Amino acid sequence: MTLTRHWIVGPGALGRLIALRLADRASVTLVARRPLPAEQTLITPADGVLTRRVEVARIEALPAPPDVVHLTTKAHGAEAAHAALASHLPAGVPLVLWQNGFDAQPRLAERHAGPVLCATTTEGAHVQDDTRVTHAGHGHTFLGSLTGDQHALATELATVLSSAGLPAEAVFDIRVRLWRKLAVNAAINPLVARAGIRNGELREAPYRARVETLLGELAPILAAEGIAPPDGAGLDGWRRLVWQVIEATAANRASMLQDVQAGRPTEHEAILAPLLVAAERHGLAAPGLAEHLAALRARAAAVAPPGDGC
Ligand code: KPL
Repeated sequence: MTLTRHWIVGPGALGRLIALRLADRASVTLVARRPLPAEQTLITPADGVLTRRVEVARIEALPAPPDVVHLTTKAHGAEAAHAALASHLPAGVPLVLWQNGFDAQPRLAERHAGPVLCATTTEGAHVQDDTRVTHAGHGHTFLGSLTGDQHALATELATVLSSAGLPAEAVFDIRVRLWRKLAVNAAINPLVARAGIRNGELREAPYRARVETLLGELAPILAAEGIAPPDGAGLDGWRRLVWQVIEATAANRASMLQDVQAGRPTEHEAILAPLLVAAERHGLAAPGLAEHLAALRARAAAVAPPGDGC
């Protein structure tokens, strides 16, 4: 298979980062629910400026089918976006799910009529406005299917992304990698989003102890799910990973804080709910995680009418 025509569904920061990086080597269509300027600019990590014209299509007027569809919506918008798109796609078109957390991925992997890859990335990007996205820092992307097959497809896509300046790698254990990112996000994002602080402030009282409490809840849930930290084992391994990320992203406003500050829905369901479902399945207590989920659900109910998840 040759992956030359890419649809990018969900033109937020990540979607437009991928579109602009791919634009010189592939045919790229940004699929959006509202009109978006075709001329898009990426501010690169070295403060360079990369301006390209990309095709922008509305979901009601799509061009000829692509070789691959990248779904880059937020987690809570993924299923609705897929449902709107599915009838326009011939069977067999590969789908790449770029969502955080571990919520819609297994359902979409079942539902999509073609191969499905999941991606997890540490690329950092944020939206400036409808024409500009900042690529804040280089990262790394892992690609693979939840069942461990589709390795040739994941390898081909990793080559395409890497040659476009987004280093990527095909892996057999994407489920583990998605859960690891979810664990890091669960230890950091609800706390900083609710407190309105940058990641580095978690090192100070009273937040340090709150991170430790969450780590104490997360470690047994992850162990029961068979998810090991990348380096070391058990609570110590998770502690090392989470404090490393806090150190490395000390100056950042986490994605969930940015969502709260912009009045957007947060990804609390995709990040916290899978942990609480797993905790219940294994008979484990997780009162700190549950309190964050309840508070973020209450906020969501207050800021958006029910059912307006995207
Ligand atoms: O991924 C992140 C996010 O902002 O969502 C972390 C790791 C928390 C860095 O800020």
